[in-house]
Amino acid sequence: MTRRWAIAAAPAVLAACSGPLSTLDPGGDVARDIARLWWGMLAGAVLITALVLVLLALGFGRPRAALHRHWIYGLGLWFSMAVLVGVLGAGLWVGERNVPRDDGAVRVRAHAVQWGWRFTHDGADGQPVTDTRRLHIPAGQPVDILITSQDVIHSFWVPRLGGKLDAIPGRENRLRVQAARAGRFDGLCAEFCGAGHAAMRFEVIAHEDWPPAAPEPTQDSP
Ligand SMILES: [Cu+2]
Repeated sequence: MTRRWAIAAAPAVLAACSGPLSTLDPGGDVARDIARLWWGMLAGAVLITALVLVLLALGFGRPRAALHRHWIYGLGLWFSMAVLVGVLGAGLWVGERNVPRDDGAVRVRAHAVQWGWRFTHDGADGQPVTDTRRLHIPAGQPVDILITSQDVIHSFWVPRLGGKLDAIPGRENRLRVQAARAGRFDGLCAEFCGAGHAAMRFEVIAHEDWPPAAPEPTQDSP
């Protein structure tokens, strides 16, 4: 009966991992690294929690065994430390791997303001092209987003393409994202910035051909 319930619940549980704003449904290499790190952290947390529960059960059931040194040092200390060091190492590796570098990656600008965005990329003629609702990026290659703000602190986030980074007035932060293939992705402001915060949603359009010949006009946005 338990097995039947588990099988019946599986689609619902797995479906929760997908969606336009899910970090667990990556649309490119950077987001995939972050998703794997998340699963690794979840596995580590589950292992440590299980260990604590086992030690708790031993402590209540057989006090002598729970007090034995090899349980306390071997599992209680070294096991937990190994898991935490592993997760920390993986976090550093993922962060270092996806940090923006001066490697010729395409750069586009994201300018936040209460309450909206202004995105700028270089057009086919080399002139800057600005769009207030859509961020245009090339598909299949890393892209660095140069993020800043005009007024208060906002935060740029496209969960399916990469990490999250604050937009700070007077400062230009750089975030690397990547879309594996052409398509449309959802983004949002991830830092509460006032009454219109919830409306600071935007689209990311990943293009096969870059620069895009004719970006769609802003007024077509939903
Ligand atoms: Cu906001």
